[in-house]
Amino acid sequence: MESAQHRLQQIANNVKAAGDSVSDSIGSMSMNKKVADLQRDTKDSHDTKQNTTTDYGIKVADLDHWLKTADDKGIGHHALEDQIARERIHRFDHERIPERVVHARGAGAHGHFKLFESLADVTCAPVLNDTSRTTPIFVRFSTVQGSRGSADTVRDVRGFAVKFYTDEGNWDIVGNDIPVFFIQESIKFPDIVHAVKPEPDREVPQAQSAHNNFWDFVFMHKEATHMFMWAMSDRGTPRSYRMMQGFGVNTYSLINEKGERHFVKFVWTPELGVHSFVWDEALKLAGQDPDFHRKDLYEAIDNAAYPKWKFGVQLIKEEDQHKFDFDILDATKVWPEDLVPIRYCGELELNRNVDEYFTETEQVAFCTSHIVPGIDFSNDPLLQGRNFSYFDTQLSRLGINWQELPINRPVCPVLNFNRDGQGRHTITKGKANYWPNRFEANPPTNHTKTPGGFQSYPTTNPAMKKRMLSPKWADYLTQAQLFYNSLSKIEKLHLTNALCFELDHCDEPIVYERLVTRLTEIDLELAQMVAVKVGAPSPQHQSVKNPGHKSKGLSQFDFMPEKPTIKSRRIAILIADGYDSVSYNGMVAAIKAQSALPFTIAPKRQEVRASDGSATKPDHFFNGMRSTMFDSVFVPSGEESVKTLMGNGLARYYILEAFFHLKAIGAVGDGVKLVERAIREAEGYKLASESEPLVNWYGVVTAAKPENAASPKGAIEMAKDAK
Ligand code: HDE
Repeated sequence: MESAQHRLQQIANNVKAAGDSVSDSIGSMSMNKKVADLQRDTKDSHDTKQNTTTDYGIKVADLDHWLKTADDKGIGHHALEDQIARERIHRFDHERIPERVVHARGAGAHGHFKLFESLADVTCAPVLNDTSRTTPIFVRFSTVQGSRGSADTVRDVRGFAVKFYTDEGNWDIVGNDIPVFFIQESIKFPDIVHAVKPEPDREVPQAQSAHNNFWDFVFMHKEATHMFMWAMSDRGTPRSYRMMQGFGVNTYSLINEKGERHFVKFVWTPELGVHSFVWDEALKLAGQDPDFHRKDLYEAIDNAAYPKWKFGVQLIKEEDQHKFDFDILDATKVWPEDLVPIRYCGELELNRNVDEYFTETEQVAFCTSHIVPGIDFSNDPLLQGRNFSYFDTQLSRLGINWQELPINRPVCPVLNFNRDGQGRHTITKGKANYWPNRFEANPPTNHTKTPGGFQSYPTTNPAMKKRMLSPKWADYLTQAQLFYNSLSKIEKLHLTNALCFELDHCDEPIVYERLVTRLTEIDLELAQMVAVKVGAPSPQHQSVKNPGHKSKGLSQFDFMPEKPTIKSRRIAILIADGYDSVSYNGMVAAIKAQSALPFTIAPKRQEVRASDGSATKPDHFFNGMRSTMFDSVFVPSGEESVKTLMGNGLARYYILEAFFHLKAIGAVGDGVKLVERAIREAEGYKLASESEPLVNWYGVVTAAKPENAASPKGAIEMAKDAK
């Protein structure tokens, strides 16, 4: 017992140390320039001293009754006169704005960007060359297809849009978690979006690509092949927004002091590694907790487990533009890392949740055309089209003065002769509202000969006016093959299963049969496996040669964190009355010390008593939060507790489901028996040998003595196998 107490004291010390570092980081969580700027418009709506008022400021006496000409029972005609009631109803009637035509469902957070290596050799943009700067950031993650009320964990591409509030103006990288896109030309965007969205006759399915129209379009547009392989891979079902990469996708330019240009692609790589759900989890979560990703982001930031990404650039000198087998302006192609390495130079940290969803996450408006001096566009045809579309779409969502909304306004001075329009906020003083003017007011920099004005990089214009792309753009398969070849065995299997699921939802044979023929152009075995499952004729030949090339940076396994970590992971601890408080408390403390999140799950949410008489109030009961919501499950010791759990089908299923989802499972003392029983009894699950010791089971960590597991090291061991 003495040694157990000593160990608990150690753990308590660790927890305190972890707590101190958390408060340090909260302390340093900068009230950054943008967050400070937002305070101008932020009000506390929980002020108990301030009476409620109308929008025009008069105090309201009664919020329960509409003014009436009533009889003595209070029933009678409503008076139209009641300006207070009418204002409330008017305001309510107009609360909704159009949702985004794509990427309607999202979650956002504030943070900052810091450079650790200057890119002064390639850009004169201070945000990328001044390592002393901290730039405020707002990020919005999203799904693409579903409407605003759809689920987070659906199979889909994820948006990763970043707004940098730089001292030179706002810079937006409006990216995705997949580095390529379905189409090369923006003119096709309405078609791909119509095809993937719910079908027009019945408006189904919601938030899914598993339907005839999508796969029909994808077959008819061979250039979509590479992207659909990515979308069907595990990248389509991320575990968390915090565990996915982000890619600018389009090719931009960086311009340095000497006026030289490099083509550039932007990439974000998460500190926690790139992790995904298995499909069964994603499916279940879409029903069990449609807000899973949104809550996950909020929860991590709230617990000071701030998500971080490394920021990198891939650079190609202007004179090397045509040295590649693919066109570097083609957004259906990656720049393979083996050919163009990533130069990591900065870090993004998200450290502040929004105060209000609508005014921040919904009203934030990104534009690919928002760039700052030192950064420029390229002739990437998709980018050129996007540059028109984003500004335009904000007009129908937010109105012409959307850039004045608090979340969108820059932190540097904004002054110009743009005027009026609906919802204008700024009051601009002065006589002249045009340039040139007799006061020389508000001049452009070329007039004052001051530096810092945006200069477009001068290029010679290709002469011919024609609707065309060069033949180099017509190789649609090489990189689709490269991607598939580079995946690990398990990733290939997941991709195959995803295709089977999707095509099984297509009921027109022409759709799934033709798609299988497309797969024969990538990998015959893949095509054959899919054909069997979806009921298409089995193909016999690889129709286009696959030379077997691979590249690094395509498989998720290339992004495992350098040091395994359980930071911010959710760990379920299963108990019932009679649990052992030493192994329970020890593990709770150990988990917290590693900045992970323990959740106590029991047959009831009322207080549960330990064998020594102490007690705890569980966070949830079994059905309230299923195993799908956790990264790992732990069962402490306790004879009575384990006996109860053994007899509880939900408890056994909890463990079994976690096991089948390849989650780390830990148990100590009596708890080991429960894990063993739950897994061994699984019908149809064959272990190599029925008597194989538990310790050899994938992801299962046990200790016969409760004390052995109750240490921070034990907690890491438990979860390092977690996906
Ligand atoms: Fe978008 N896209 N997109 N897109 N996109 C929009 O803009 C568009 C494309 C992306 O969190 C819309 O503000 C066209 C590629 C993200 O607010 C719209 C084309 C990539 C977001 C629009 C593309 C993206 C959007 C809808 C083809 C990855 C959400 C609402 C030329 C690099 C941003 C809005 C947020 C949103 C148009 C292709 C990513 C309609 C025309 C490629 C992350 O303007």
